[in-house]
Amino acid sequence: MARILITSALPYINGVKHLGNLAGSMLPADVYARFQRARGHEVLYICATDEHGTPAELAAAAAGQDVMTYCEEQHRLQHDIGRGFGLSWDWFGRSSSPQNARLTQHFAEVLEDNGYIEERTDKLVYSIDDKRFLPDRYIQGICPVCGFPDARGDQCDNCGSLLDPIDLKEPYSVISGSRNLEVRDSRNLYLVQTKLQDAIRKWVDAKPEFSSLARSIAYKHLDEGLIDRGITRDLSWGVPVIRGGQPRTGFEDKVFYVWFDAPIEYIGATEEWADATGGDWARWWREDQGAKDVRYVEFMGKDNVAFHTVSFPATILGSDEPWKSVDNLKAFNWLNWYGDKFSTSKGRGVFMDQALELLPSDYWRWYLTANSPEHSDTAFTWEQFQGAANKDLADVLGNFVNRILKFAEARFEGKIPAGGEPGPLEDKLFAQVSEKLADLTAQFEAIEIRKTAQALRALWVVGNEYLQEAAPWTAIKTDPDRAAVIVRKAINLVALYARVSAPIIPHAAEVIAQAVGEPYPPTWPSPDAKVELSRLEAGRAFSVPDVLFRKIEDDQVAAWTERFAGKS
Ligand code: B3M
Ligand code: ZN
Repeated sequence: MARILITSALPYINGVKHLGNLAGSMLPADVYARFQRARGHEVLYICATDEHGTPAELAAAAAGQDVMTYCEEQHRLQHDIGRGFGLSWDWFGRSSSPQNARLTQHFAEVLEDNGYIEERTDKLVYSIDDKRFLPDRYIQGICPVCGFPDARGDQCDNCGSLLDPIDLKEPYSVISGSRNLEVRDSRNLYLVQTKLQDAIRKWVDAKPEFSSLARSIAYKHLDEGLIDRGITRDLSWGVPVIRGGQPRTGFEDKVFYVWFDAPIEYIGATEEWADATGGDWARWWREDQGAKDVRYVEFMGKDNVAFHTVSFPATILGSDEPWKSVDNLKAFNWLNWYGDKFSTSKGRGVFMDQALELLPSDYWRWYLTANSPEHSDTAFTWEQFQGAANKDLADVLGNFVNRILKFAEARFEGKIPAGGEPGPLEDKLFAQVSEKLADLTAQFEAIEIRKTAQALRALWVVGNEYLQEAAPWTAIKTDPDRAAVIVRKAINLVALYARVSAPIIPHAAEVIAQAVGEPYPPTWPSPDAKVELSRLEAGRAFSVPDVLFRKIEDDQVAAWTERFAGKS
């Protein structure tokens, strides 16, 4: 039995996430966690809300709440919606937890002791009217390179130039629009990543399992040459800058930068889990306390890869402590909405809470797995979504389960029939199921997200083709024993489908398992279909579940297309 640690990128606290966030991190992580649990491995799936930074402060202010209350409410909301999607985190923590604060302060302390943190003075833009320093993205103005009027403090979207906010012409505060700005000195701690450049490159070199997307992004940053990164900010909401248990002189009004503390929350949330469950967090994270044999897999969007292959490793390596680091980093491209970005303000695209209002989570889980933005940016379209639901879920899986159980209930009094011996058609079925099952298992092990859905669908198709060819409804007229064999094998196939579909569509899988009296959550089947399709004994009672997947009608697609198109 292996021990597998899984984390998915921490969703920012402000606001319910859209389908793209789900598709590019939490959902594939959950599918993989469910699969590995079914395989009998010890799995710990950790996630949390990423609660610090200016967006949280501004969102709380906009909601008319203090930031603590706001984060408490948003965390609960995101937790509940995530559970509604069947996200089986072992713990969904909070980066504002005391555990994370202590760890963040510890890392900063040992990094400084090891010579990887320095105090430096920054020239930052201070907004007199907002009474705060403005992070780069909260300053806009005229691009000094191309004259674009709304260049952001860190980058001009028009010419792509990387900018320093103090170079913008006629700058203004994005928060209030005020131009009453001045440049002030600000003393900050810097993580001297340049000293760790070689160590980080060696670390990435030793990670052959990383997805090609993750490796290409990591090497791009390494080849460009790392920069030292400021890890403190002039904000009040965040991890206080404490050293040796005391506020650091000159940093009493500062906190650690959100991206310094956020990845540490993977460990922090594991401590939260341990404190809540009596678990042992160190056996997952400290190589000197049992974590050496843990296999750690991270899931995230491509925009988060740099922080996970440069800054977070810099923190871990610079600590010179035996922390577990990621073995496989699965990075995803972006899901967009008909080629456009999801947007709360423009009402464009479906967000996780809205999705659950429209349809049960399995519809979304299936579509977002089969159309995962795994190898390229991928556009959500209602037409594709309707097709995946109606064809794959309703016509292939749902129809097979319903058809055979209804027929068997009517002709064999709702019990799996005895009698008859398997023949050539069953031998063919065993061979096909064994082959498809082996492919499905391999795709899950390889974390090939799209291919897991393709392989699962192919396995569902085999059942339909078997029924079509064996035709128990014809056989029953002349050879009841023959019909009994077909029904017995087909109901065993129903049970197998429940087991292998559970990672992707757990709710439907549970309904199917209950209908045929199978345990849930399931274990993963052995590779031998002949054995697996003989497990359910003759005489076992079963029930016919309601229609598993109601089809999506054209008028629903029309209405939803209109509702979620977003303002231009
Ligand atoms: N909160 C997600 C994002 O960039 C960011 C991930 C943190 S993972 C430590 O949308
Ligand atoms: Zn420009």
